[in-house]
Amino acid sequence: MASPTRGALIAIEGLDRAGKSTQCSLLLDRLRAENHPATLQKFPDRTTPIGQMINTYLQSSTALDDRAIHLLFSANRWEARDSLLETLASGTTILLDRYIYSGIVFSAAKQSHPSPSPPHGPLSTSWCRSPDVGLPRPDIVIFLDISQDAAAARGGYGQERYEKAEMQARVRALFEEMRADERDKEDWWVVDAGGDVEEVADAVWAGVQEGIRRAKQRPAVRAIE
Ligand code: DGP
Repeated sequence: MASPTRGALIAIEGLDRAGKSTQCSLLLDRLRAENHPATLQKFPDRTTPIGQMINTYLQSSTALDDRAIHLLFSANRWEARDSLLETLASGTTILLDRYIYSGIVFSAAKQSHPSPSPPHGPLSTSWCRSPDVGLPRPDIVIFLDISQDAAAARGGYGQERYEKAEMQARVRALFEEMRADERDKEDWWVVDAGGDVEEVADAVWAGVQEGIRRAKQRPAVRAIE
């Protein structure tokens, strides 16, 4: 029997308050309504033991070395790798609510106090990317673009560690840098997320269709370089 066409791997990225989770759940409904097998995987996945450590960190102000927590976020993606690949091979499309790109920019955006011993200063994007090299590479990365002011107007940021305007401004700049990275520049699909939910959903849907089309042309899932 011929093996089924693999599912598409679709990452949804954006600033906090851009509407990622709303759009992911609308998309899941829409794909299923069209009889396209689909599932949602959120990162960080706070349900695993590693995810619970991340959750505790995000909800507290306790100090933890920036590199150590970064490696935990990456480990949280690695522990999902086999199941992601199996799900794709079975023909199911996966929507990722955040992925390595959030991983890189949120860690690189931190401006922690210099540690007493080298290396000092903020983490570089190349250092942040390295533990994720080899993870499954999305067929498309849909970026929900929203201005800082529009994000703040959506009720302000929450209480978690990174939800501060200053940090979000650095995150925004680093996402722009990331979208220009030659290694995966072709994967980005930018959507203006400032409009109403339905308008944004239609623009995101076009990106998903493109991701599914690209996945059909690539029998094998690529790896992050
Ligand atoms: P969320 O559950 O989507 O609200 O994400 C929790 C927060 O964690 C959010 O502010 C973004 C941040 N984040 C997501 N992935 C990573 C990562 O790999 N590294 C770091 N440092 N932060 C991340």
